[in-house]
Amino acid sequence: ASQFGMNEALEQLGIKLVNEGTSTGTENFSSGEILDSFSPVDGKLIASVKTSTLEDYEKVMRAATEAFKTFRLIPAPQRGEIVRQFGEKLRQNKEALGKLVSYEMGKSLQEGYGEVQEMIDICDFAVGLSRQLHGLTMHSERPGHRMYEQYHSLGVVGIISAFNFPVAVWSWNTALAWISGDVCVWKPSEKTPLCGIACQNIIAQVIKENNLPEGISCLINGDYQIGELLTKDTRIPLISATGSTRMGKIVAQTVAGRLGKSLLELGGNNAIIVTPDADIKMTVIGAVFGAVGTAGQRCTSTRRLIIHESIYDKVKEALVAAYKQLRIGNPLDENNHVGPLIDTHAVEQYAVALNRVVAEGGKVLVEGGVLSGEGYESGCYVKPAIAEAENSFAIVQHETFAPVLYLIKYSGDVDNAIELQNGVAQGLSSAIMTNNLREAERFLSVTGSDCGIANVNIGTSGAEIGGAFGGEKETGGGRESGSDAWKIYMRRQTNTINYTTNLPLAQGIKFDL
Ligand code: UN1
Repeated sequence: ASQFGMNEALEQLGIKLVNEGTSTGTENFSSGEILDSFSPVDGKLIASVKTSTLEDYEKVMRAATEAFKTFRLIPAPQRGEIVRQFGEKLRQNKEALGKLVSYEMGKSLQEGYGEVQEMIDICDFAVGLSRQLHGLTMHSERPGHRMYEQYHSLGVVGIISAFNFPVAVWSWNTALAWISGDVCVWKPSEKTPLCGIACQNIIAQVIKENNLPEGISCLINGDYQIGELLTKDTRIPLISATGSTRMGKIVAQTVAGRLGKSLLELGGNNAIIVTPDADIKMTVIGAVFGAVGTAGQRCTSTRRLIIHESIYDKVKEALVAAYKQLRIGNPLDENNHVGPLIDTHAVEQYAVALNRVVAEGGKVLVEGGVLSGEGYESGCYVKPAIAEAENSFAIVQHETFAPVLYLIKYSGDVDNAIELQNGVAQGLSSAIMTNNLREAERFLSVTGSDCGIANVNIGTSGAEIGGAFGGEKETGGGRESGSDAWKIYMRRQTNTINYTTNLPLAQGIKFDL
């Protein structure tokens, strides 16, 4: 990694050999066990992080709840100015942070930069939004009364994020939470703790330079047990959690048990429908990037291609030819398309999926396999695979976080394809490739895709930050990032003001004393 300037990047980001994993902003400490971060790129130890103990956590929560009391008093546009400065710092650190994301998580350098770009974009979005936290005004049914609604800061927001977008998902939450006047406590994935340290070091500069209260951006590190402290904590009105459906169900039940709010971004099982009117060239680009980009480890990765029988062979051949061009290797080397999976456990899951699809009657079209030898020492590099399958196979119904693409044939009308597309438990992203207006509109209609994201003539992954991001069914129902996703970070209040000398009751009720 040193030939890619990784040492300089780590130094710029303030990553030490051993890092304090707990932070209240500029104050860093930690007394828990050591968590080592190994790179899936070369299997080497990058650096270590001291995890948070219960006492560390309590210190964080004290700082956060104290900070909220004053942070909420800063006018929203001034909080926007803080986020603007954070965006500036991200621009200055884009290269270094992008490299760290690529090295610690394993995604291609281009995608690492792309992830930091998403952070910059959400900051810009949030700055503008900081002057637009609008409520509505309504007409009261009573004379001399005014009615309106306003949005107030909510409190401490707990953020639990996953390894696959180790920095962007945090920023989608924090940027909106901060302009809303909330303070954040972040638990990054234990697979990418250094990305968390790096982000915290960047925001710490802004906190220091602006003399902001300690506690508006807090960091904790550890396994699911430290996450559980967040989900159970009645001082935290909102938990935003990204990860598996299994994790989400536990988080949802725990948070609902104390009637807290949760924003869940869970698994996807995303499909592209390819109709007889599809542009095959565009289909191949969208499908290949969707399936092998981030080594198939995006929630929005393309898992299934639902192809009309009349063009099935043509699409299949084009895909197989495209897969032959893929270069697998060190993601820091910009010549490679596909980097490693996050760890050897993910490699096992990948192998299980390929065995299962065959056991269930599927046929492998592009052979998978784990790569070994020079450059593949970490044991995390796998070959992107394609298998022909049925939508009903248990393995096809399951989200495997790896580059395995299932081809499914449909016949007849586009409705048959939509039924297959919707015929899974998850509901995150979906796409249709067609130049037929009727097909496209039916796919987007109420009887069309049941997902939170539905695209025409682009793939399933790579959503822009300006839209609300999230999905239905087992994906958890949460929406973050653009549009009006900010509303979950605030509490809504309806206000009715009487400026007369009478007190008429609503609904015309008479109550004369
Ligand atoms: C995720 O995989 O958790 O739409 C987020 C995309 C990215 C975000 C993915 N903008 O693929």
